[in-house]
Amino acid sequence: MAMITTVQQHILQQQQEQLKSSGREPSGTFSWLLSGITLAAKMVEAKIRSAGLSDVYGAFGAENVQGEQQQKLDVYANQALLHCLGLRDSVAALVSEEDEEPVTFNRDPETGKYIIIFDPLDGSSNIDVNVNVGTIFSVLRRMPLENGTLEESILQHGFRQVAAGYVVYGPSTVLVYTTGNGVHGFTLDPTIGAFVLSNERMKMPEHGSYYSVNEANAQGWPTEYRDYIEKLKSGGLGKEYSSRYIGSLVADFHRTLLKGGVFLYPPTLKQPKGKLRLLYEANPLAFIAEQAGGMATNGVSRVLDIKPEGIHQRTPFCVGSVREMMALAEVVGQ
Ligand code: P6P
Repeated sequence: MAMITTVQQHILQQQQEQLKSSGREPSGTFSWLLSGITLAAKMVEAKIRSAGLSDVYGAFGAENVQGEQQQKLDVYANQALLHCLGLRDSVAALVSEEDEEPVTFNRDPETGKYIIIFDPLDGSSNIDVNVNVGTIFSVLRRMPLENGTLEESILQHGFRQVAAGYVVYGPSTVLVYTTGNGVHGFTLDPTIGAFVLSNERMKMPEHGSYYSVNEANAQGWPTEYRDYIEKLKSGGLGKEYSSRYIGSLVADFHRTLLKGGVFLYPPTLKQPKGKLRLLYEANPLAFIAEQAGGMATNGVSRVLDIKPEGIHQRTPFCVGSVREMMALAEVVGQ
């Protein structure tokens, strides 16, 4: 029987490696925390697979804090994550795209050490047309009380993340995560109900051949972005490009991680601060991109260096291979 490595085993192996020199053993808190995320992901995956067969389709009728029509699966995914993670006593707070305010647990700071920030089902409007959707998560460590309140801990810079990851629900269900020691991919094996290691130490190509942006917004971009896309189209980077835009961030990001190139959501007339969210879209994906050898900016500065001011704050988001991102820096934000 082929030996498999699950997410939990992989996390523990990584921690053992990191702790070897200190002679200490991993506490298992972190892998226990991540098992809450993988359990919720399996619950969401099962629901999505049956979405076409039950009345789960269609709007839930309610509106979420974004003023968007909530799909039933959004609600389900949010509840699944809140439930599975809320049971972990190492969680101090949960922040969700679906909830106006964080859910906090008044646990002793010694046990309630982690803050988990997530977009439970990103791209959910694509579900009704059977397009890939995803879950994105970001993990911060709570600062010691003397250094700041729990609210201040939630608004730490992205470079303070201790882990980040996403699940993309597509032809297969893939979980990708980093704890700052490389990027690793796992594929859900439905026959055993486990995410098994399928792609260790993922590296983003240094130069890709795809650009990914919603060109319908081009008239509303700052002109440098139009100049940049024209440069890619005209072979200015020494390569021919294809355009790929799925309109589901996790799917567009996953392709960029595997194939390279660049994904952009620039400022637009309608969204002058960008559309995507800093805490639970840009930060986790930026952490993963950098760990895989890529780059992520808001067009001007590194995403992970942005100081968050609010949990639903939006940002322009540009992420991809070094070659494309260096070329972007030459034209945008100068
Ligand atoms: P647009 C999906 O609604 C989402 O939040 C992301 O998943 C996706 O990248 C983006 O919006 C697509 O936005 O304006 O191009 O349709």
